[in-house]
Amino acid sequence: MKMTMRYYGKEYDSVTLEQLRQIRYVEGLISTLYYKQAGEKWERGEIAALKKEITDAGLELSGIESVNIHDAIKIGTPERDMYIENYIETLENLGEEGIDLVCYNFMPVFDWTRSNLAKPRPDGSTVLAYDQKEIDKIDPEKIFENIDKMSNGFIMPGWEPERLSKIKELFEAYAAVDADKLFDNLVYFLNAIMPVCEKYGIKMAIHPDDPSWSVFGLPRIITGKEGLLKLINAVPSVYNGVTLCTGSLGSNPGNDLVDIIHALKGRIHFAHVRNIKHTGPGQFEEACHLSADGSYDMAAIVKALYETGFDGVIRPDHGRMLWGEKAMPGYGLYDRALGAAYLCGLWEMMVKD
Ligand code: DNO
Repeated sequence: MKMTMRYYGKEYDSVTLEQLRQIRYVEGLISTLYYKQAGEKWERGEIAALKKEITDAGLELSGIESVNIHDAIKIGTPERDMYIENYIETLENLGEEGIDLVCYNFMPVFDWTRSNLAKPRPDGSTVLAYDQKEIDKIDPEKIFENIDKMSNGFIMPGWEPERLSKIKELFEAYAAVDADKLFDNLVYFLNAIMPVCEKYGIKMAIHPDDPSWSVFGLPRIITGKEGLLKLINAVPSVYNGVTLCTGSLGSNPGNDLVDIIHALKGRIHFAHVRNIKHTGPGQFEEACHLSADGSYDMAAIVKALYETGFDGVIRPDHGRMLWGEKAMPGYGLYDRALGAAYLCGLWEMMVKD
Protein backbone atom coordinates (compact mmCIF):
# COMPACT_ATOMS: atom_id res chain seq x y z
CA MET A 1 0.00 0.00 0.00
CA LYS A 2 1.02 3.58 -0.39
CA MET A 3 0.26 5.98 2.48
CA THR A 4 -0.88 9.43 1.39
CA MET A 5 -2.61 12.53 2.73
CA ARG A 6 -5.17 14.77 1.10
CA TYR A 7 -3.93 18.22 0.09
CA TYR A 8 -6.10 21.00 -1.33
CA GLY A 9 -3.38 23.20 -2.86
CA LYS A 10 -1.57 26.17 -1.37
CA GLU A 11 -4.41 28.63 -1.92
CA TYR A 12 -7.01 26.57 -0.07
CA ASP A 13 -5.21 24.47 2.53
CA SER A 14 -3.88 25.57 5.91
CA VAL A 15 -1.53 22.58 5.90
CA THR A 16 1.66 23.20 3.94
CA LEU A 17 3.68 20.91 1.71
CA GLU A 18 6.65 21.29 4.06
CA GLN A 19 4.53 20.01 6.95
CA LEU A 20 3.15 17.13 4.91
CA ARG A 21 6.59 16.06 3.84
CA GLN A 22 7.82 15.90 7.43
CA ILE A 23 5.14 13.43 8.46
CA ARG A 24 7.47 10.86 6.90
CA TYR A 25 4.84 8.08 6.94
CA VAL A 26 3.34 9.72 3.88
CA GLU A 27 4.79 9.03 0.45
CA GLY A 28 2.40 10.93 -1.73
CA LEU A 29 -0.50 13.33 -1.81
CA ILE A 30 -4.01 13.12 -3.09
CA SER A 31 -5.06 16.41 -4.54
CA THR A 32 -7.32 18.14 -7.03
CA LEU A 33 -7.75 21.34 -8.99
CA TYR A 34 -9.95 22.73 -6.26
CA TYR A 35 -11.13 25.72 -8.28
CA LYS A 36 -12.64 23.60 -11.06
CA GLN A 37 -16.41 23.36 -11.31
CA ALA A 38 -18.02 19.98 -11.88
CA GLY A 39 -18.24 19.43 -15.62
CA GLU A 40 -15.35 21.69 -16.53
CA LYS A 41 -12.49 20.27 -18.56
CA TRP A 42 -9.06 20.13 -16.90
CA GLU A 43 -6.23 21.34 -19.13
CA ARG A 44 -3.02 19.40 -19.27
CA GLY A 45 -0.94 22.42 -18.22
CA GLU A 46 -3.02 22.88 -15.06
CA ILE A 47 -2.49 19.25 -14.09
CA ALA A 48 1.23 19.52 -14.81
CA ALA A 49 1.46 22.60 -12.56
CA LEU A 50 -0.21 20.78 -9.66
CA LYS A 51 2.10 17.83 -10.14
CA LYS A 52 5.17 20.08 -10.21
CA GLU A 53 4.14 21.91 -7.02
CA ILE A 54 3.98 18.57 -5.24
CA THR A 55 7.06 16.93 -6.73
CA ASP A 56 9.12 20.08 -6.08
CA ALA A 57 8.24 19.59 -2.41
CA GLY A 58 9.65 16.06 -2.47
CA LEU A 59 6.34 14.20 -2.63
CA GLU A 60 4.34 12.65 -5.45
CA LEU A 61 0.84 13.24 -6.75
CA SER A 62 -0.62 9.79 -6.10
CA GLY A 63 -4.15 10.40 -7.35
CA ILE A 64 -6.98 12.86 -7.76
CA GLU A 65 -9.83 13.35 -5.30
CA SER A 66 -12.10 14.33 -6.90
CA VAL A 67 -12.90 14.94 -10.52
CA ASN A 68 -16.50 15.86 -9.74
CA ILE A 69 -19.38 14.74 -11.90
CA HIS A 70 -21.82 17.27 -13.30
CA ASP A 71 -25.43 16.85 -12.19
CA ALA A 72 -26.53 16.55 -15.85
CA ILE A 73 -24.73 13.18 -15.90
CA LYS A 74 -26.35 12.05 -12.65
CA ILE A 75 -29.81 13.24 -13.75
CA GLY A 76 -29.37 11.99 -17.33
CA THR A 77 -30.30 15.18 -19.20
CA PRO A 78 -29.53 15.60 -22.93
CA GLU A 79 -26.43 17.70 -22.05
CA ARG A 80 -24.84 14.74 -20.28
CA ASP A 81 -22.94 13.61 -23.38
CA MET A 82 -21.20 16.96 -23.61
CA TYR A 83 -20.17 16.76 -19.95
CA ILE A 84 -19.04 13.18 -20.39
CA GLU A 85 -16.91 14.32 -23.34
CA ASN A 86 -15.29 16.93 -21.06
CA TYR A 87 -14.69 14.24 -18.45
CA ILE A 88 -13.05 12.00 -21.05
CA GLU A 89 -10.76 14.82 -22.16
CA THR A 90 -9.87 15.50 -18.52
CA LEU A 91 -9.01 11.81 -18.06
CA GLU A 92 -6.89 11.90 -21.20
CA ASN A 93 -4.97 14.88 -19.84
CA LEU A 94 -4.56 13.19 -16.46
CA GLY A 95 -3.40 10.02 -18.21
CA GLU A 96 -0.87 11.97 -20.27
CA GLU A 97 0.50 13.34 -16.98
CA GLY A 98 0.83 9.83 -15.59
CA ILE A 99 -2.05 10.01 -13.09
CA ASP A 100 -3.67 6.62 -12.64
CA LEU A 101 -6.20 7.05 -9.80
CA VAL A 102 -9.37 9.14 -9.81
CA CYS A 103 -11.86 9.29 -6.94
CA TYR A 104 -15.38 10.56 -7.57
CA ASN A 105 -18.83 10.24 -6.09
CA PHE A 106 -22.32 9.92 -7.48
CA MET A 107 -24.32 11.58 -4.72
CA PRO A 108 -27.10 13.87 -5.97
CA VAL A 109 -26.78 17.59 -5.12
CA PHE A 110 -24.82 17.24 -1.89
CA ASP A 111 -21.60 15.45 -1.18
CA TRP A 112 -20.92 14.26 2.39
CA THR A 113 -23.26 15.69 5.03
CA ARG A 114 -22.81 16.43 8.74
CA SER A 115 -25.01 18.21 11.28
CA ASN A 116 -22.10 19.50 13.38
CA LEU A 117 -18.62 20.37 12.13
CA ALA A 118 -17.09 20.99 15.54
CA LYS A 119 -18.67 18.90 18.26
CA PRO A 120 -16.61 19.31 21.46
CA ARG A 121 -15.26 16.20 23.11
CA PRO A 122 -14.50 16.02 26.84
CA ASP A 123 -10.77 16.47 26.16
CA GLY A 124 -11.33 19.78 24.38
CA SER A 125 -10.80 18.49 20.83
CA THR A 126 -13.66 18.74 18.33
CA VAL A 127 -15.04 16.32 15.77
CA LEU A 128 -17.53 16.18 12.93
CA ALA A 129 -20.84 14.64 13.89
CA TYR A 130 -24.13 13.59 12.34
CA ASP A 131 -27.58 13.42 13.85
CA GLN A 132 -30.49 12.64 11.56
CA LYS A 133 -32.88 14.52 13.88
CA GLU A 134 -30.86 17.71 13.35
CA ILE A 135 -30.66 17.18 9.59
CA ASP A 136 -34.44 16.70 9.45
CA LYS A 137 -34.88 20.22 10.85
CA ILE A 138 -32.80 21.81 8.05
CA ASP A 139 -34.31 23.26 4.92
CA PRO A 140 -31.87 21.98 2.26
CA GLU A 141 -32.28 25.18 0.27
CA LYS A 142 -30.87 27.14 3.22
CA ILE A 143 -28.15 24.73 4.11
CA PHE A 144 -25.36 26.99 2.88
CA GLU A 145 -26.38 29.95 5.02
CA ASN A 146 -24.01 29.37 7.90
CA ILE A 147 -21.50 27.15 6.22
CA ASP A 148 -18.77 29.77 6.26
CA LYS A 149 -18.95 30.21 10.01
CA MET A 150 -19.22 26.49 10.60
CA SER A 151 -16.20 25.64 8.47
CA ASN A 152 -13.76 28.15 10.01
CA GLY A 153 -13.99 30.14 6.78
CA PHE A 154 -12.60 27.30 4.67
CA ILE A 155 -14.35 26.04 1.55
CA MET A 156 -15.14 22.40 2.14
CA PRO A 157 -14.97 19.74 -0.56
CA GLY A 158 -18.41 19.16 -1.96
CA TRP A 159 -19.72 22.35 -0.33
CA GLU A 160 -18.37 24.89 -2.77
CA PRO A 161 -20.38 28.16 -2.70
CA GLU A 162 -21.14 27.92 -6.44
CA ARG A 163 -23.62 25.17 -5.63
CA LEU A 164 -25.69 27.57 -3.56
CA SER A 165 -27.51 29.33 -6.37
CA LYS A 166 -28.60 26.11 -8.02
CA ILE A 167 -30.10 24.14 -5.15
CA LYS A 168 -33.77 24.80 -5.90
CA GLU A 169 -33.49 23.91 -9.60
CA LEU A 170 -31.43 20.87 -8.74
CA PHE A 171 -34.07 19.52 -6.40
CA GLU A 172 -36.64 19.98 -9.16
CA ALA A 173 -34.42 18.29 -11.72
CA TYR A 174 -33.91 15.29 -9.44
CA ALA A 175 -37.65 14.85 -8.83
CA ALA A 176 -37.88 12.24 -11.60
CA VAL A 177 -34.66 10.45 -10.66
CA ASP A 178 -35.12 7.42 -8.45
CA ALA A 179 -32.43 5.02 -7.33
CA ASP A 180 -32.76 2.81 -10.43
CA LYS A 181 -32.47 5.75 -12.80
CA LEU A 182 -29.47 7.10 -10.88
CA PHE A 183 -27.80 3.71 -11.08
CA ASP A 184 -28.45 3.44 -14.84
CA ASN A 185 -26.96 6.90 -15.32
CA LEU A 186 -23.87 5.86 -13.39
CA VAL A 187 -23.44 2.78 -15.57
CA TYR A 188 -23.95 4.88 -18.72
CA PHE A 189 -21.22 7.25 -17.55
CA LEU A 190 -18.80 4.46 -16.65
CA ASN A 191 -19.30 2.61 -19.92
CA ALA A 192 -18.52 5.83 -21.77
CA ILE A 193 -15.29 6.52 -19.89
CA MET A 194 -13.92 2.96 -19.57
CA PRO A 195 -12.10 2.99 -22.96
CA VAL A 196 -10.00 6.01 -21.95
CA CYS A 197 -9.38 4.54 -18.48
CA GLU A 198 -8.21 1.32 -20.10
CA LYS A 199 -5.97 3.18 -22.53
CA TYR A 200 -4.17 5.10 -19.77
CA GLY A 201 -4.53 2.59 -16.93
CA ILE A 202 -6.64 5.01 -14.87
CA LYS A 203 -8.42 3.36 -11.95
CA MET A 204 -11.77 4.97 -11.17
CA ALA A 205 -12.67 4.69 -7.50
CA ILE A 206 -16.22 5.60 -6.57
CA HIS A 207 -16.61 7.08 -3.10
CA PRO A 208 -19.50 5.65 -1.07
CA ASP A 209 -22.36 7.89 -0.07
CA ASP A 210 -21.84 9.62 3.26
CA PRO A 211 -23.85 8.96 5.35
CA SER A 212 -24.89 5.69 3.79
CA TRP A 213 -28.59 6.42 3.48
CA SER A 214 -30.82 8.82 1.63
CA VAL A 215 -30.59 12.43 2.81
CA PHE A 216 -33.16 15.19 2.06
CA GLY A 217 -35.25 12.67 0.10
CA LEU A 218 -32.58 12.36 -2.63
CA PRO A 219 -31.69 8.85 -3.81
CA ARG A 220 -28.39 7.29 -2.75
CA ILE A 221 -27.12 4.07 -4.30
CA ILE A 222 -23.59 3.41 -3.05
CA THR A 223 -24.48 2.71 0.54
CA GLY A 224 -23.37 -0.86 1.22
CA LYS A 225 -22.27 -4.23 -0.09
CA GLU A 226 -25.27 -4.76 -2.35
CA GLY A 227 -24.91 -1.48 -4.26
CA LEU A 228 -21.14 -1.82 -4.50
CA LEU A 229 -21.32 -5.35 -5.89
CA LYS A 230 -24.11 -4.40 -8.28
CA LEU A 231 -21.91 -1.63 -9.62
CA ILE A 232 -18.71 -3.59 -10.09
CA ASN A 233 -20.64 -6.40 -11.76
CA ALA A 234 -22.54 -4.02 -14.08
CA VAL A 235 -19.25 -2.64 -15.44
CA PRO A 236 -16.80 -5.50 -14.99
CA SER A 237 -13.61 -3.71 -16.10
CA VAL A 238 -11.03 -3.66 -13.31
CA TYR A 239 -10.75 0.11 -13.89
CA ASN A 240 -14.25 0.45 -12.48
CA GLY A 241 -13.35 0.26 -8.83
CA VAL A 242 -14.09 1.57 -5.38
CA THR A 243 -12.82 3.89 -2.69
CA LEU A 244 -13.19 1.89 0.49
CA CYS A 245 -14.20 4.67 2.87
CA THR A 246 -14.63 3.04 6.26
CA GLY A 247 -16.18 6.15 7.80
CA SER A 248 -18.85 6.54 5.11
CA LEU A 249 -19.80 2.87 4.86
CA GLY A 250 -19.38 2.55 8.61
CA SER A 251 -22.00 5.24 9.25
CA ASN A 252 -24.50 2.41 8.92
CA PRO A 253 -23.84 -0.10 11.73
CA GLY A 254 -25.42 -2.77 9.49
CA ASN A 255 -22.47 -2.61 7.09
CA ASP A 256 -19.88 -5.27 7.90
CA LEU A 257 -16.69 -3.55 6.75
CA VAL A 258 -14.46 -6.63 6.84
CA ASP A 259 -16.98 -8.60 4.80
CA ILE A 260 -17.27 -5.72 2.28
CA ILE A 261 -13.47 -5.61 1.85
CA HIS A 262 -13.43 -9.34 1.10
CA ALA A 263 -16.38 -9.04 -1.30
CA LEU A 264 -14.61 -6.26 -3.24
CA LYS A 265 -11.27 -8.08 -3.54
CA GLY A 266 -9.27 -6.69 -6.47
CA ARG A 267 -11.60 -3.74 -6.99
CA ILE A 268 -10.58 -1.50 -4.07
CA HIS A 269 -8.23 1.03 -5.62
CA PHE A 270 -8.21 3.60 -2.88
CA ALA A 271 -8.84 3.39 0.86
CA HIS A 272 -9.94 6.11 3.30
CA VAL A 273 -9.49 4.56 6.70
CA ARG A 274 -10.91 6.20 9.81
CA ASN A 275 -12.98 5.29 12.84
CA ILE A 276 -16.37 6.58 13.91
CA LYS A 277 -18.48 6.07 16.98
CA HIS A 278 -22.17 5.22 16.71
CA THR A 279 -24.06 7.18 19.32
CA GLY A 280 -27.67 6.20 18.53
CA PRO A 281 -29.93 5.37 15.60
CA GLY A 282 -29.05 7.71 12.70
CA GLN A 283 -26.38 9.27 14.87
CA PHE A 284 -22.62 9.10 14.92
CA GLU A 285 -19.58 11.15 15.63
CA GLU A 286 -16.13 10.85 14.20
CA ALA A 287 -13.42 9.46 16.43
CA CYS A 288 -9.65 9.39 16.35
CA HIS A 289 -8.34 6.56 14.18
CA LEU A 290 -7.58 4.28 17.16
CA SER A 291 -9.82 1.19 17.47
CA ALA A 292 -10.48 1.86 21.16
CA ASP A 293 -11.89 5.31 20.37
CA GLY A 294 -14.70 4.24 18.03
CA SER A 295 -17.02 1.47 16.92
CA TYR A 296 -14.64 -0.22 14.48
CA ASP A 297 -11.69 -2.54 14.83
CA MET A 298 -9.04 -0.83 12.72
CA ALA A 299 -6.67 -3.80 12.99
CA ALA A 300 -9.34 -6.08 11.49
CA ILE A 301 -9.88 -3.60 8.64
CA VAL A 302 -6.18 -3.30 7.85
CA LYS A 303 -5.85 -7.08 8.10
CA ALA A 304 -8.70 -7.58 5.61
CA LEU A 305 -7.08 -5.14 3.18
CA TYR A 306 -3.76 -6.93 3.54
CA GLU A 307 -5.27 -10.40 3.15
CA THR A 308 -7.18 -9.44 0.01
CA GLY A 309 -3.95 -8.25 -1.61
CA PHE A 310 -4.73 -4.52 -1.48
CA ASP A 311 -1.83 -2.64 -3.04
CA GLY A 312 -3.48 0.69 -3.73
CA VAL A 313 -3.32 4.14 -2.26
CA ILE A 314 -4.53 4.65 1.30
CA ARG A 315 -5.01 7.76 3.37
CA PRO A 316 -6.08 8.60 6.88
CA ASP A 317 -9.39 10.41 6.76
CA HIS A 318 -11.08 13.12 8.78
CA GLY A 319 -9.26 13.85 11.99
CA ARG A 320 -10.24 15.60 15.19
CA MET A 321 -9.28 19.27 15.55
CA LEU A 322 -6.47 19.27 18.10
CA TRP A 323 -4.06 21.52 19.90
CA GLY A 324 -5.78 24.74 18.91
CA GLU A 325 -5.39 24.16 15.20
CA LYS A 326 -7.62 26.21 12.87
CA ALA A 327 -8.16 24.25 9.69
CA MET A 328 -10.81 22.95 7.36
CA PRO A 329 -13.08 20.72 9.49
CA GLY A 330 -11.76 17.16 9.33
CA TYR A 331 -8.62 18.18 7.46
CA GLY A 332 -6.23 19.57 10.02
CA LEU A 333 -2.64 18.40 10.13
CA TYR A 334 -2.21 16.85 13.55
CA ASP A 335 -4.82 14.17 13.93
CA ARG A 336 -4.47 12.99 10.34
CA ALA A 337 -0.71 12.68 10.85
CA LEU A 338 -1.36 10.58 13.96
CA GLY A 339 -3.78 8.50 11.89
CA ALA A 340 -1.19 7.92 9.16
CA ALA A 341 1.37 6.77 11.72
CA TYR A 342 -1.11 4.42 13.37
CA LEU A 343 -2.23 2.86 10.08
CA CYS A 344 1.38 2.40 8.98
CA GLY A 345 2.05 0.62 12.26
CA LEU A 346 -0.85 -1.74 11.75
CA TRP A 347 0.25 -2.42 8.18
CA GLU A 348 3.88 -3.08 9.14
CA MET A 349 2.69 -5.60 11.70
CA MET A 350 0.67 -7.40 9.01
CA VAL A 351 3.60 -7.49 6.61
CA LYS A 352 6.01 -8.83 9.25
CA ASP A 353 3.63 -11.22 10.94
C1 DNO B 1 -15.13 14.42 2.52
C2 DNO B 1 -14.76 13.53 1.42
C3 DNO B 1 -15.68 13.62 0.23
C4 DNO B 1 -15.07 12.86 -0.93
C5 DNO B 1 -15.93 12.88 -2.15
C6 DNO B 1 -15.32 12.04 -3.25
O1 DNO B 1 -14.34 14.68 3.36
O2 DNO B 1 -14.59 12.23 1.83
O3 DNO B 1 -15.89 14.97 -0.11
O4 DNO B 1 -13.86 13.45 -1.26
O5 DNO B 1 -17.19 12.40 -1.87
O6 DNO B 1 -15.79 12.48 -4.48
